[in-house]
Amino acid sequence: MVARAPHEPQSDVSSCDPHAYGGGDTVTHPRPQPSQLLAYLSKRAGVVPVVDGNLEEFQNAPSTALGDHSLYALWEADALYLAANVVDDRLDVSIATRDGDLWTEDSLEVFIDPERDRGSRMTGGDRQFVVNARGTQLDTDGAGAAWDGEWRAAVSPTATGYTVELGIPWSTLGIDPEAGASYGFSFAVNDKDGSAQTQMLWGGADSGFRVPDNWGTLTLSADPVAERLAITGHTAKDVTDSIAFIEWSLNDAADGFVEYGPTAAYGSRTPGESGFLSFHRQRLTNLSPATAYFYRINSSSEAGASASATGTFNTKPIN
Ligand SMILES: [Ca+2]
Ligand SMILES: [Ca+2]
Ligand SMILES: [Ca+2]
Repeated sequence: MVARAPHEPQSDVSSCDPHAYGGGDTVTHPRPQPSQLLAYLSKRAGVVPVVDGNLEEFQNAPSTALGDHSLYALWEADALYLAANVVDDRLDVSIATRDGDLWTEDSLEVFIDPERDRGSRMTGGDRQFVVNARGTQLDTDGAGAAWDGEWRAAVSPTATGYTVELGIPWSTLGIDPEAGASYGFSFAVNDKDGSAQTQMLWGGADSGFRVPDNWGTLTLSADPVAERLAITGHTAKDVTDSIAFIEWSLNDAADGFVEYGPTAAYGSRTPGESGFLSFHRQRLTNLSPATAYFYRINSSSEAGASASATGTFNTKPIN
């Protein structure tokens, strides 16, 4: 007997439906769950996201949670970019063949209903994209896995599980994107740990992964993602036997302070500034003469916080 996946529609399932086979023994549907996700324009970040499993581009992107997992979204004219940080303490994954039964392993699933016409089962334009923790891809439409879209996926292992990054061209979805538009959307995380399988679906629906009626929405925002705050240069200036000035520049207005001391543990810090500036010059006082000092700059703005690498300078001997 073939076990039916617990997230499969209970009727009217075509035999080529990739979720018709293989079953998990645990289904988790946490409530309440958010069911709306914004996608910011990626443009202001200056670069289109690189689909490499490194989620740096998504640092300031809108996100939504599914248990311990997080999903991030950005968009631009050509494609939708999604990224997930999946928490999984045991990676159990082996399938390397496209359109294999990836939902039986550690994997991420994304569902999109371009027309947002919902329904009790996937039809025509509805799409499912699955990536397992080794980067193998599965894609389906309402008829099953025979449909192959043009999309990219990359996976990287992390200390707590793995990251997934997806680039899905709008042309693959049949969507002409515009700010303010919303589409049916959901995602799921499958966790295999030995013989145990857990499946979590965003939106908290009680049944039916491939049921657009249960999905939430993805809305394209006109807002650009905030640029990551970057310290673009720093240096020690005007160093004497007892004082030094630390200067640094930023790509945006931010506050800032300097940690410093005779060891890499620093030990002292400047009081910081109340204003938001893109250039800073702060004075370090009561330094010892002829001593090597370590310093690190800390700045923060609405886009987040950044710290510099450790810098060094030597105070002068007393004349
Ligand atoms: Ca990336
Ligand atoms: Ca396919
Ligand atoms: Ca696992």
